[in-house]
Amino acid sequence: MKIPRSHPRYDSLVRRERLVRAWKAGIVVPEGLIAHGRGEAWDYLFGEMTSAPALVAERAAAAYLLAAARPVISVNGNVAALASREVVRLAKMIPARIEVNLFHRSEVRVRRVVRELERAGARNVLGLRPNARIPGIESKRALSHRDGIFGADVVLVPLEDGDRAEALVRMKKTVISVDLNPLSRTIVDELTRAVLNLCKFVDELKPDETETLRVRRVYNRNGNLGAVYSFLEWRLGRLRRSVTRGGMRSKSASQPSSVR
Ligand code: PTJ
Repeated sequence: MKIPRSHPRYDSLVRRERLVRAWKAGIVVPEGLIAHGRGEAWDYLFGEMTSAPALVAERAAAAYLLAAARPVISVNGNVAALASREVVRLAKMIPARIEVNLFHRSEVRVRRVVRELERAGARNVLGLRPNARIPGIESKRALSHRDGIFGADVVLVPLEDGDRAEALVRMKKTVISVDLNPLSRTIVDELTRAVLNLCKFVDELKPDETETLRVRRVYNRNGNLGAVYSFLEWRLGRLRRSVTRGGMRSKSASQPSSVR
């Protein structure tokens, strides 16, 4: 489907198209489309834009990735569909390894996701021949590489399920995840926006070790999450006022793009 650029929710519709195309190509599972819908609902409330606290968390994440000895980016079906090019760019900038790690794992799909990343310019993507298991995980998500997630000190896990994040934290790794669900205690932002911001901050911080160290020192995850909730409260208040002023007929008043 051709989406007109003038559409107020152009970016969101493009993301849907990418996911549907990737589902048809066997890269994304049907469950991935459902998961995206949950993310979209949150993004709608956030105004489909990166909040100031998310930017702070992304800058801190860039600092952690730059300071890592063995940084790894974990990629699943949705991430490959939405942000292969951006992930590859980020991996090259840090530099970090990329490992395909799927919840609904099949060898065929791992191969497809690896190929998608290679098409976007990645080399030596891990995931096809795992040689370790993350302790405490029953699902196939436990399968990992010693040179990749298993041996990493900092892991970026966009669209994370909580179980694996906890297991990785138990292994004493720094885990950075991105999820629009504010209950997830992560960087609360849309994945494609977050990866682009990470690229920007890595570029900015890379030449400045002192600032990178300072950013890591001052970052306070709980304080940041508190700020995310304050932002959401402000957004909801604003949406409520615009809906009650215009009445329920004024649908556009509740469109996030109209209050950007
Ligand atoms: O490719 P696989 O087999 O590894 O499976 C991928 C999915 C996404 C199906 C799997 O990881 C899964 O079931 O994920 P969950 O537990 O449903 O969590 C997905 C989370 O991602 C939800 O909390 C959504 O809010 C969030 N989400 C979805 N799309 C986006 C998002 N967050 C940020 N940006 C998005 N584009």
